[in-house]
Amino acid sequence: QAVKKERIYYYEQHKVIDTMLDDLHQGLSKPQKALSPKYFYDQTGSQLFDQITELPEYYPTRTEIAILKQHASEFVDLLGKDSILLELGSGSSLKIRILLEALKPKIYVPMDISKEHLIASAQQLAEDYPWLEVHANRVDYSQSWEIPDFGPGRYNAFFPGSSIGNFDPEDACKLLSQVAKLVGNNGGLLIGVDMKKDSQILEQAYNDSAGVTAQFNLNVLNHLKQRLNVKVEPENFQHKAIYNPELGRIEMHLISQQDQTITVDDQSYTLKKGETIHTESSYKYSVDDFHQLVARAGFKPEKVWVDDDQLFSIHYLKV
Ligand code: AVJ
Repeated sequence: QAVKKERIYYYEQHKVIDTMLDDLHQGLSKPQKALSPKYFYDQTGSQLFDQITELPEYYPTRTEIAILKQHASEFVDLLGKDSILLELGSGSSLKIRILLEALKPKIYVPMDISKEHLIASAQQLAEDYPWLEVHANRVDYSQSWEIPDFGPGRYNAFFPGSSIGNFDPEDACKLLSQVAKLVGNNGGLLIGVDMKKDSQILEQAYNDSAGVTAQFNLNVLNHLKQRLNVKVEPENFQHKAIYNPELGRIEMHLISQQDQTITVDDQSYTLKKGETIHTESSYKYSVDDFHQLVARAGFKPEKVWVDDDQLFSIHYLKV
Protein backbone atom coordinates (compact mmCIF):
# COMPACT_ATOMS: atom_id res chain seq x y z
CA GLN A 1 0.00 0.00 0.00
CA ALA A 2 1.29 3.44 -0.88
CA VAL A 3 1.84 6.44 1.32
CA LYS A 4 1.36 9.61 -0.72
CA LYS A 5 2.74 13.06 -0.15
CA GLU A 6 2.65 15.61 -3.00
CA ARG A 7 3.77 13.55 -6.04
CA ILE A 8 5.76 11.24 -3.74
CA TYR A 9 4.63 7.68 -3.08
CA TYR A 10 6.38 5.18 -0.86
CA TYR A 11 5.93 1.40 -1.06
CA GLU A 12 7.16 -1.62 0.85
CA GLN A 13 5.90 -4.56 -1.21
CA HIS A 14 7.84 -7.24 0.61
CA LYS A 15 9.13 -7.69 4.14
CA VAL A 16 12.79 -6.76 4.25
CA ILE A 17 14.28 -9.33 6.63
CA ASP A 18 17.41 -8.36 8.54
CA THR A 19 19.86 -11.22 7.94
CA MET A 20 23.01 -9.44 9.14
CA LEU A 21 23.66 -11.79 12.10
CA ASP A 22 23.07 -14.97 10.06
CA ASP A 23 25.19 -13.62 7.21
CA LEU A 24 28.01 -12.83 9.62
CA HIS A 25 28.03 -16.32 11.17
CA GLN A 26 27.88 -17.93 7.74
CA GLY A 27 30.59 -15.70 6.31
CA LEU A 28 33.02 -16.27 9.18
CA SER A 29 32.48 -20.05 9.06
CA LYS A 30 33.72 -20.37 5.48
CA PRO A 31 37.25 -21.59 4.68
CA GLN A 32 37.74 -18.23 2.92
CA LYS A 33 36.02 -15.89 5.39
CA ALA A 34 33.72 -13.43 3.64
CA LEU A 35 31.28 -10.59 4.25
CA SER A 36 28.69 -9.16 1.85
CA PRO A 37 29.58 -5.76 0.37
CA LYS A 38 26.06 -4.60 1.17
CA TYR A 39 27.23 -4.10 4.78
CA PHE A 40 29.65 -1.34 3.74
CA TYR A 41 26.83 1.14 3.48
CA ASP A 42 26.00 2.49 6.91
CA GLN A 43 26.02 6.28 7.12
CA THR A 44 29.81 6.53 7.42
CA GLY A 45 30.26 3.96 4.66
CA SER A 46 27.95 5.83 2.29
CA GLN A 47 29.87 9.06 2.95
CA LEU A 48 33.20 7.30 2.36
CA PHE A 49 31.86 5.85 -0.89
CA ASP A 50 30.88 9.36 -2.02
CA GLN A 51 34.49 10.41 -1.32
CA ILE A 52 35.79 7.44 -3.32
CA THR A 53 33.84 8.59 -6.38
CA GLU A 54 35.88 11.83 -6.36
CA LEU A 55 39.33 10.27 -5.98
CA PRO A 56 41.75 10.83 -8.89
CA GLU A 57 42.42 7.06 -9.13
CA TYR A 58 38.73 6.08 -9.10
CA TYR A 59 37.81 6.63 -12.77
CA PRO A 60 34.36 4.88 -12.99
CA THR A 61 32.06 7.62 -11.68
CA ARG A 62 33.42 10.55 -13.68
CA THR A 63 33.78 8.43 -16.81
CA GLU A 64 30.20 7.18 -16.60
CA ILE A 65 28.85 10.69 -15.99
CA ALA A 66 30.78 11.98 -19.01
CA ILE A 67 29.31 9.23 -21.23
CA LEU A 68 25.80 9.95 -19.93
CA LYS A 69 26.12 13.67 -20.61
CA GLN A 70 27.64 13.17 -24.02
CA HIS A 71 24.90 10.85 -25.27
CA ALA A 72 21.82 12.14 -23.45
CA SER A 73 19.96 12.96 -26.69
CA GLU A 74 20.56 9.45 -28.04
CA PHE A 75 19.00 7.99 -24.90
CA VAL A 76 15.88 10.02 -25.63
CA ASP A 77 15.67 8.48 -29.11
CA LEU A 78 16.18 4.95 -27.81
CA LEU A 79 14.25 4.95 -24.55
CA GLY A 80 11.50 7.26 -25.76
CA LYS A 81 9.85 10.22 -24.09
CA ASP A 82 7.03 9.51 -21.65
CA SER A 83 8.52 6.25 -20.52
CA ILE A 84 8.24 4.95 -16.98
CA LEU A 85 11.75 5.16 -15.61
CA LEU A 86 12.87 2.73 -12.90
CA GLU A 87 16.18 2.91 -11.10
CA LEU A 88 17.94 0.11 -9.21
CA GLY A 89 19.86 1.03 -6.08
CA SER A 90 19.06 4.68 -6.57
CA GLY A 91 20.86 6.11 -3.51
CA SER A 92 21.36 9.85 -3.83
CA SER A 93 22.86 9.66 -7.29
CA LEU A 94 23.28 12.68 -9.52
CA LYS A 95 23.33 10.46 -12.60
CA ILE A 96 19.59 10.04 -12.71
CA ARG A 97 19.20 13.80 -13.06
CA ILE A 98 20.94 13.70 -16.44
CA LEU A 99 18.39 11.12 -17.62
CA LEU A 100 15.36 12.77 -16.01
CA GLU A 101 16.21 16.10 -17.60
CA ALA A 102 16.66 14.51 -21.01
CA LEU A 103 13.71 12.07 -20.97
CA LYS A 104 11.20 14.02 -18.85
CA PRO A 105 9.34 10.85 -17.82
CA LYS A 106 6.02 11.26 -15.98
CA ILE A 107 6.86 8.51 -13.53
CA TYR A 108 10.18 7.78 -11.83
CA VAL A 109 10.46 4.63 -9.71
CA PRO A 110 13.57 4.59 -7.51
CA MET A 111 14.31 1.27 -5.77
CA ASP A 112 16.67 1.04 -2.85
CA ILE A 113 17.17 -0.84 0.42
CA SER A 114 17.43 2.33 2.52
CA LYS A 115 14.15 4.01 3.45
CA GLU A 116 15.84 7.23 4.58
CA HIS A 117 17.83 7.54 1.35
CA LEU A 118 14.74 6.84 -0.74
CA ILE A 119 12.56 9.43 0.94
CA ALA A 120 15.19 12.14 1.11
CA SER A 121 16.08 11.85 -2.57
CA ALA A 122 12.41 11.46 -3.63
CA GLN A 123 11.63 14.74 -1.88
CA GLN A 124 14.53 16.55 -3.48
CA LEU A 125 13.66 15.29 -6.98
CA ALA A 126 9.92 16.03 -6.65
CA GLU A 127 10.83 19.55 -5.57
CA ASP A 128 13.32 20.11 -8.39
CA TYR A 129 11.10 18.59 -11.12
CA PRO A 130 7.48 19.81 -10.73
CA TRP A 131 6.35 17.57 -13.64
CA LEU A 132 7.58 14.37 -11.99
CA GLU A 133 5.79 11.73 -9.91
CA VAL A 134 8.18 9.74 -7.72
CA HIS A 135 7.16 6.23 -6.67
CA ALA A 136 9.82 5.09 -4.21
CA ASN A 137 10.08 1.35 -3.54
CA ARG A 138 12.01 -0.24 -0.72
CA VAL A 139 13.61 -3.34 -2.21
CA ASP A 140 16.21 -5.88 -1.09
CA TYR A 141 17.71 -7.55 -4.18
CA SER A 142 19.00 -10.48 -2.15
CA GLN A 143 15.42 -11.46 -1.29
CA SER A 144 12.55 -12.11 -3.66
CA TRP A 145 11.18 -8.66 -4.32
CA GLU A 146 8.40 -7.02 -6.25
CA ILE A 147 7.07 -3.55 -6.95
CA PRO A 148 3.55 -2.39 -7.88
CA ASP A 149 2.30 -2.36 -11.47
CA PHE A 150 2.23 1.14 -12.90
CA GLY A 151 -0.14 0.25 -15.74
CA PRO A 152 0.51 0.25 -19.47
CA GLY A 153 3.50 2.18 -20.79
CA ARG A 154 7.06 1.79 -21.86
CA TYR A 155 9.23 0.66 -18.96
CA ASN A 156 12.94 1.39 -18.85
CA ALA A 157 15.28 0.59 -15.99
CA PHE A 158 18.52 2.41 -15.16
CA PHE A 159 21.25 0.59 -13.25
CA PRO A 160 24.35 2.80 -13.15
CA GLY A 161 27.70 2.68 -11.36
CA SER A 162 28.69 -0.87 -12.31
CA SER A 163 26.86 -2.04 -9.20
CA ILE A 164 26.09 -5.20 -11.20
CA GLY A 165 29.81 -5.96 -10.70
CA ASN A 166 29.21 -6.74 -7.02
CA PHE A 167 27.26 -9.88 -7.98
CA ASP A 168 28.85 -13.19 -8.98
CA PRO A 169 27.90 -13.90 -12.62
CA GLU A 170 25.19 -16.42 -11.61
CA ASP A 171 23.53 -13.95 -9.24
CA ALA A 172 23.98 -11.13 -11.74
CA CYS A 173 22.14 -13.25 -14.29
CA LYS A 174 19.28 -13.90 -11.86
CA LEU A 175 19.00 -10.22 -11.00
CA LEU A 176 18.99 -9.21 -14.67
CA SER A 177 16.30 -11.84 -15.42
CA GLN A 178 14.19 -10.27 -12.72
CA VAL A 179 14.74 -6.82 -14.27
CA ALA A 180 13.73 -8.23 -17.68
CA LYS A 181 10.46 -9.46 -16.15
CA LEU A 182 9.96 -6.11 -14.46
CA VAL A 183 10.26 -4.00 -17.63
CA GLY A 184 8.38 -6.60 -19.72
CA ASN A 185 7.92 -6.72 -23.48
CA ASN A 186 9.22 -3.65 -25.25
CA GLY A 187 11.04 -2.68 -22.06
CA GLY A 188 14.70 -1.83 -21.76
CA LEU A 189 17.66 -1.51 -19.43
CA LEU A 190 20.35 1.17 -19.46
CA ILE A 191 23.22 -0.19 -17.40
CA GLY A 192 26.73 1.04 -16.53
CA VAL A 193 29.44 -1.62 -16.56
CA ASP A 194 33.11 -1.26 -15.65
CA MET A 195 35.45 -2.81 -18.21
CA LYS A 196 38.42 -5.17 -18.09
CA LYS A 197 41.67 -3.25 -18.43
CA ASP A 198 45.29 -3.07 -17.36
CA SER A 199 45.40 -4.54 -13.84
CA GLN A 200 47.55 -1.69 -12.58
CA ILE A 201 44.84 0.87 -13.34
CA LEU A 202 42.28 -1.36 -11.63
CA GLU A 203 44.38 -1.99 -8.55
CA GLN A 204 45.18 1.71 -8.16
CA ALA A 205 41.47 2.56 -8.32
CA TYR A 206 40.87 0.28 -5.31
CA ASN A 207 44.10 1.07 -3.39
CA ASP A 208 44.01 4.88 -3.57
CA SER A 209 46.93 6.87 -2.22
CA ALA A 210 44.77 8.89 0.19
CA GLY A 211 43.62 5.68 1.86
CA VAL A 212 39.89 6.38 1.52
CA THR A 213 39.13 2.93 0.11
CA ALA A 214 41.04 1.41 3.03
CA GLN A 215 38.82 3.35 5.46
CA PHE A 216 35.74 2.27 3.50
CA ASN A 217 36.77 -1.38 3.69
CA LEU A 218 37.72 -1.28 7.39
CA ASN A 219 34.50 0.56 8.25
CA VAL A 220 32.51 -2.63 7.66
CA LEU A 221 33.94 -3.89 10.97
CA ASN A 222 32.74 -0.76 12.79
CA HIS A 223 29.33 -1.21 11.22
CA LEU A 224 29.16 -4.80 12.53
CA LYS A 225 30.20 -3.66 16.01
CA GLN A 226 27.53 -0.98 16.05
CA ARG A 227 24.71 -3.22 14.94
CA LEU A 228 25.57 -6.56 16.59
CA ASN A 229 27.29 -7.94 19.67
CA VAL A 230 30.65 -8.33 17.94
CA LYS A 231 34.14 -8.08 19.42
CA VAL A 232 36.75 -7.25 16.80
CA GLU A 233 39.66 -4.80 16.57
CA PRO A 234 39.63 -2.99 13.20
CA GLU A 235 43.21 -1.78 13.94
CA ASN A 236 44.35 -5.40 13.61
CA PHE A 237 43.39 -5.52 9.95
CA GLN A 238 44.80 -4.02 6.79
CA HIS A 239 43.01 -3.24 3.53
CA LYS A 240 44.09 -4.80 0.26
CA ALA A 241 42.56 -4.94 -3.22
CA ILE A 242 43.89 -7.27 -5.91
CA TYR A 243 42.80 -8.05 -9.45
CA ASN A 244 41.99 -11.72 -10.04
CA PRO A 245 42.48 -12.16 -13.81
CA GLU A 246 41.02 -15.71 -13.95
CA LEU A 247 37.71 -14.52 -12.52
CA GLY A 248 37.89 -11.02 -14.03
CA ARG A 249 37.27 -9.28 -10.76
CA ILE A 250 38.80 -6.93 -8.23
CA GLU A 251 38.74 -8.52 -4.78
CA MET A 252 38.84 -6.47 -1.63
CA HIS A 253 40.15 -8.16 1.47
CA LEU A 254 40.84 -7.32 5.11
CA ILE A 255 44.14 -8.96 6.05
CA SER A 256 44.59 -10.09 9.63
CA GLN A 257 47.82 -8.58 10.96
CA GLN A 258 48.18 -11.17 13.73
CA ASP A 259 46.59 -14.34 15.08
CA GLN A 260 43.32 -13.13 16.59
CA THR A 261 39.68 -13.94 17.27
CA ILE A 262 36.42 -12.30 16.31
CA THR A 263 33.59 -12.95 18.75
CA VAL A 264 29.94 -12.84 17.71
CA ASP A 265 27.62 -13.25 20.72
CA ASP A 266 29.27 -16.28 22.38
CA GLN A 267 30.79 -17.77 19.22
CA SER A 268 34.50 -17.22 18.49
CA TYR A 269 36.15 -17.29 15.09
CA THR A 270 39.93 -17.48 14.85
CA LEU A 271 42.08 -15.85 12.22
CA LYS A 272 45.71 -16.63 11.55
CA LYS A 273 48.17 -13.85 10.80
CA GLY A 274 47.89 -13.17 7.05
CA GLU A 275 44.46 -14.78 6.74
CA THR A 276 41.89 -12.57 5.01
CA ILE A 277 38.21 -11.71 5.05
CA HIS A 278 36.93 -11.25 1.49
CA THR A 279 34.67 -8.18 1.67
CA GLU A 280 33.89 -7.36 -1.97
CA SER A 281 34.13 -8.55 -5.53
CA SER A 282 33.86 -6.08 -8.37
CA TYR A 283 33.54 -7.92 -11.69
CA LYS A 284 34.82 -6.30 -14.88
CA TYR A 285 33.36 -7.09 -18.30
CA SER A 286 34.48 -6.62 -21.88
CA VAL A 287 31.59 -5.72 -24.18
CA ASP A 288 31.51 -9.35 -25.38
CA ASP A 289 31.60 -10.79 -21.85
CA PHE A 290 28.64 -8.65 -20.91
CA HIS A 291 26.66 -9.47 -24.04
CA GLN A 292 27.01 -13.18 -23.20
CA LEU A 293 25.80 -12.62 -19.66
CA VAL A 294 22.73 -10.57 -20.62
CA ALA A 295 21.69 -13.02 -23.34
CA ARG A 296 21.25 -15.65 -20.63
CA ALA A 297 19.03 -13.21 -18.73
CA GLY A 298 16.73 -12.61 -21.72
CA PHE A 299 18.09 -9.30 -22.95
CA LYS A 300 19.20 -8.32 -26.45
CA PRO A 301 21.98 -5.75 -26.82
CA GLU A 302 20.69 -2.66 -28.61
CA LYS A 303 23.60 -0.25 -28.27
CA VAL A 304 26.77 0.28 -26.27
CA TRP A 305 28.76 3.43 -25.53
CA VAL A 306 32.39 3.35 -24.37
CA ASP A 307 34.69 6.28 -23.51
CA ASP A 308 37.79 6.92 -25.64
CA ASP A 309 40.10 5.24 -23.12
CA GLN A 310 37.83 2.15 -23.00
CA LEU A 311 37.51 2.35 -19.25
CA PHE A 312 33.74 2.17 -18.82
CA SER A 313 30.71 1.07 -20.83
CA ILE A 314 27.03 1.90 -20.85
CA HIS A 315 24.77 -0.71 -22.46
CA TYR A 316 21.20 -0.29 -23.66
CA LEU A 317 19.50 -3.68 -23.66
CA LYS A 318 16.01 -4.65 -24.80
CA VAL A 319 13.77 -7.52 -23.73
C1 AVJ B 1 29.57 0.57 -6.00
C2 AVJ B 1 30.15 -1.69 -6.35
C3 AVJ B 1 30.36 -0.13 -8.12
O1 AVJ B 1 32.92 -1.92 -7.19
O2 AVJ B 1 33.74 -0.02 -7.82
C4 AVJ B 1 34.44 1.27 -4.81
C5 AVJ B 1 32.25 -0.11 -4.84
N1 AVJ B 1 34.41 -0.55 -3.68
N2 AVJ B 1 35.62 1.12 -4.23
C6 AVJ B 1 32.95 -0.68 -7.15
C7 AVJ B 1 33.66 0.20 -4.46
C8 AVJ B 1 35.60 0.03 -3.53
C9 AVJ B 1 31.93 0.07 -6.29
N3 AVJ B 1 30.52 -0.30 -6.68
